[in-house]
Amino acid sequence: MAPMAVSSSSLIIAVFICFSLAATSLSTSDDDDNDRQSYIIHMDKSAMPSSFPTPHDWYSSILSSISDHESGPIIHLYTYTHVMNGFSAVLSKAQLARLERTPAHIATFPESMGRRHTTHTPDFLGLNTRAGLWPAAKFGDDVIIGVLDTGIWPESESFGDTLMPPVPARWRGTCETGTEFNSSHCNRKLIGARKFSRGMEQQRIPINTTEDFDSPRDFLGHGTHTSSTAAGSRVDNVDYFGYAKGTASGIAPMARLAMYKVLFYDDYQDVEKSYDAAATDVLAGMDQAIEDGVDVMSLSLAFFETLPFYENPIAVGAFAAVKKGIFVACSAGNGGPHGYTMQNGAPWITAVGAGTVDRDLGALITLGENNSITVFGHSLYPENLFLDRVPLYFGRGNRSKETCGDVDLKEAAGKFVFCDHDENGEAGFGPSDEASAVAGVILNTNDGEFEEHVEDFKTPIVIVSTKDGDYIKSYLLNSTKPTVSVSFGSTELGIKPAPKVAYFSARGPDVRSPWILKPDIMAPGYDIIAAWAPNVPFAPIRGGEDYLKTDYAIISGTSMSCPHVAGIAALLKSTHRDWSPSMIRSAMMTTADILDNAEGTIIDMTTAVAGTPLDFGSGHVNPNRAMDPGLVYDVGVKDYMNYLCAMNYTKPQIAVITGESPDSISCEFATLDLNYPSFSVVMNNTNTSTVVFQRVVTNVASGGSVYRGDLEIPKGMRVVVEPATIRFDEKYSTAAFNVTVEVDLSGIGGVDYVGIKSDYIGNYGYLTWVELNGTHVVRSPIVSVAASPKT
Ligand SMILES: *[C@@H]1O[C@H](CO)[C@@H](O)[C@H](O)[C@H]1NC(C)=O
Ligand SMILES: *[C@@H]1O[C@H](CO)[C@@H](O)[C@H](O)[C@H]1NC(C)=O
Ligand SMILES: *[C@@H]1O[C@H](CO)[C@@H](O)[C@H](O)[C@H]1NC(C)=O
Ligand SMILES: *[C@@H]1O[C@H](CO)[C@@H](O)[C@H](O)[C@H]1NC(C)=O
Ligand SMILES: *[C@@H]1O[C@H](CO)[C@@H](O)[C@H](O)[C@H]1NC(C)=O
Ligand SMILES: *[C@@H]1O[C@H](CO)[C@@H](O)[C@H](O)[C@H]1NC(C)=O
Ligand SMILES: *[C@@H]1O[C@H](CO)[C@@H](O)[C@H](O)[C@H]1NC(C)=O
Ligand SMILES: *[C@@H]1O[C@H](CO)[C@@H](O)[C@H](O)[C@H]1NC(C)=O
Ligand SMILES: *[C@@H]1O[C@H](CO)[C@@H](O)[C@H](O)[C@H]1NC(C)=O
Ligand SMILES: CC(=O)N[C@H]1CO[C@H](CO)[C@@H](O)[C@@H]1O
Repeated sequence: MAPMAVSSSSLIIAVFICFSLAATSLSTSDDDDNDRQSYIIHMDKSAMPSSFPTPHDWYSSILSSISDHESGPIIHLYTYTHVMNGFSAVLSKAQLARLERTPAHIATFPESMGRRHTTHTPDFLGLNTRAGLWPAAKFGDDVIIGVLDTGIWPESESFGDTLMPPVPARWRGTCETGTEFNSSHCNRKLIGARKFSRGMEQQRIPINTTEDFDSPRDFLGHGTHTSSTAAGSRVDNVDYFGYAKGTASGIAPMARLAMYKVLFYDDYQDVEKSYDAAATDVLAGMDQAIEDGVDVMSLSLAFFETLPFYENPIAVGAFAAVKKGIFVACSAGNGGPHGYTMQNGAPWITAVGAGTVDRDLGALITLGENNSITVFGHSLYPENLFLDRVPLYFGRGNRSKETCGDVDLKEAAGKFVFCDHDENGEAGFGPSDEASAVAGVILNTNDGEFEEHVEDFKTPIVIVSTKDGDYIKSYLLNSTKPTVSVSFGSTELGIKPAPKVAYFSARGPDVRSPWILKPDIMAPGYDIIAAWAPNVPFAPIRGGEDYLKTDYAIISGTSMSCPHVAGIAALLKSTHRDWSPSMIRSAMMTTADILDNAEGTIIDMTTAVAGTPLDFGSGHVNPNRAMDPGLVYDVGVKDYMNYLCAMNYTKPQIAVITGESPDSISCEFATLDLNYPSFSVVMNNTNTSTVVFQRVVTNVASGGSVYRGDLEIPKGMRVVVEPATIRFDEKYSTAAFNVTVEVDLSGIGGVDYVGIKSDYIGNYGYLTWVELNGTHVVRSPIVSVAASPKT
């Protein structure tokens, strides 16, 4: 575990809202007889006639050659230079058919849509101003993080630039002018801000409604939160209505930020069909970020999980970024706790799951007049409220269980109500006004099963664990006149065990690509405080018509964990300029913690039992150890291509992802075995499988070293590592080894179900390279997993 030094004066700010962009392909025009729609067109750039000075001129010329009078004007949305070779445009079916007859045409994809997936965390991660990664990296000095999100609130103190040196000369980005935004909003911290909305505007979404700004300004708070989590400046005395008081700091407080706004407001009433982002815009934002010169990209959003990699704009854009040495962190998604819910699972992306931190926010409950016993419950009720000895109400007839929905609100008026969750683990009453006559609610929950969002309730509500709830119940049953005192706005630190896997965190494997274990890593993503857009009505409060606004908000999501890893990548990049994106990822993965702060395996919040690598990946990120991993597993662009070949993607499909010409692609070395720091054996309706993994590790520590391969292997798995000892003469020398994994589940009952809710069929263990004459420990999970969920 990282040292869990905890001091209340250095709370951290980091937010990742779990807005997973679940994209859906739009069917053509359901609203009128016009068959025009937005398309992404991939072209073979090697076929461009030399008479055209740029690809943009070539595409424009092709577009004018296919235009006609009947179909109306062609709208050329974007030309893409880095993320892919091609462009996006609004075309009719007839125009598209003509375009597809152009010999250089490779592929067409219709527009697809996505959704977005939320301080004390630097401390919890063991970042310290005097030793370790922070001072070594000069807090992220000279690294530029591009964030693709809902925009940014530039006036937030978290984007102050007092301590920042001049903007790096290599920066090519700019600050765009628009509604309530102009270049003077950028400074030495926020060095770029743009928005990409042409694709959204072709859908039903008008930008610059009363809800959104036609500019890089944040309409929601999400982008302000993720940006300040990754690289916000230090701000003292931050809190959220009394909760989580402390100093807010991004993970890389000296790194620069550039905002690429690609997420927009959608007021479409049908939640299932509403979305926040268009593929054409996300591609344009990533294209521009590469052009501008970012070093790290952070995307807390996703497209529909079943899109193949070649049709997924984030996977396509990230490939181009990684090719240029840019590290790309993405949220794993908030579709947990079931297995096979991973999003953003392409092997070149670093996919981040979410965990809790060692901090509880809520209310202190004291029972009875003189009862010295206090109980801490979870709450974010935005009022520094102290209720002194209020009558405590518990049900009418059945004194063993009373769901909140059964409470007689007339009888309970003015009292604090104690009630149980219902069978579905729900509160049983709405988050809104229904319970406004009561003084407050103590909700007895079934621990992890309870997924109600405490921040949605207008009534002062405290959620207690089953153990504490049972204690309160026994007090209630003993007393004739039970009373309770409740103090909101309380923060407790040093909570054990922590971290736990957050219930919503999406779980592996990735259904499109189960040969690579996903998620890669876990980072803080539960109850994270970070900067917010202060114009957004946010916190519900009793009696108020409106919601309270705030400069700093507490939210949860893999959206919040992703920018933590982006910030750590910035720190590592600052310390190791020569590391590739996959070396940075390897350093984080092989040094991650699999034990919590109580020295047990990290548990899953949903089940309260030990999680597995399919829940937390390689473990919880430990930045100080990642700085000095000893060995790294590097993966090159060609390796990813060989992987795509082995997935049986066609050459045009591989060309779409890699930006290569289809003719130049060779699948001679196709393999599903990437030089990855984890091992996944896919069981496809079999009890037995044997896989030989070939790996090469690079010594990134100074001088020579010797390592021994240690194995922790479960029943039903046999593993041989060859050679079992590897030697390095000097820094950057490499060593090859083979890992043979033989899985036979028949001896243990055919299938062994591991993981939450028995979704996973399989098993897991670890290979750890232990340095014999030094201190480095390089751990990799080995999992066997069913190719598809249990049916
Ligand atoms: C840009 O915005 C700032 C702050 O709102 C304002 O003071 C300034 O006049 C604006 N500049 C331009 C060129 O509009
Ligand atoms: C609580 O303590 C006060 C002062 O010690 C005492 O007067 C009172 O009777 C106690 N109440 C109960 C219910 O024990
Ligand atoms: C009271 O609730 C418990 C738990 O739901 C249930 O087992 C019991 O049968 C109920 N008793 C009555 C009298 O309704
Ligand atoms: C309630 O009474 C039972 C039985 O006397 C006792 O074991 C329990 O500790 C009491 N609970 C509280 C909260 O005082
Ligand atoms: C790819 O095709 C080959 C040959 O048909 C087949 O053996 C292999 O299982 C396929 N791979 C995947 C990942 O579907
Ligand atoms: C560890 O052993 C290797 C190989 O024998 C040697 O080159 C290296 O200097 C040793 N390192 C330390 C720290 O002793
Ligand atoms: C790993 O296995 C391959 C294929 O059998 C073999 O060619 C290679 O020499 C082995 N590598 C090591 C380090 O044993
Ligand atoms: C796997 O093993 C179990 C128990 O030995 C057996 O019942 C089952 O039929 C086997 N399944 C397959 C696909 O071989
Ligand atoms: C599993 O096997 C089925 C049937 O042969 C095949 O269609 C599917 O692609 C396989 N899945 C994987 C992940 O190899
Ligand atoms: C909410 C919003 O951004 N409204 C703007 C829409 O555009 C007009 C004209 O540019 C502005 O005046 C509004 O402020």
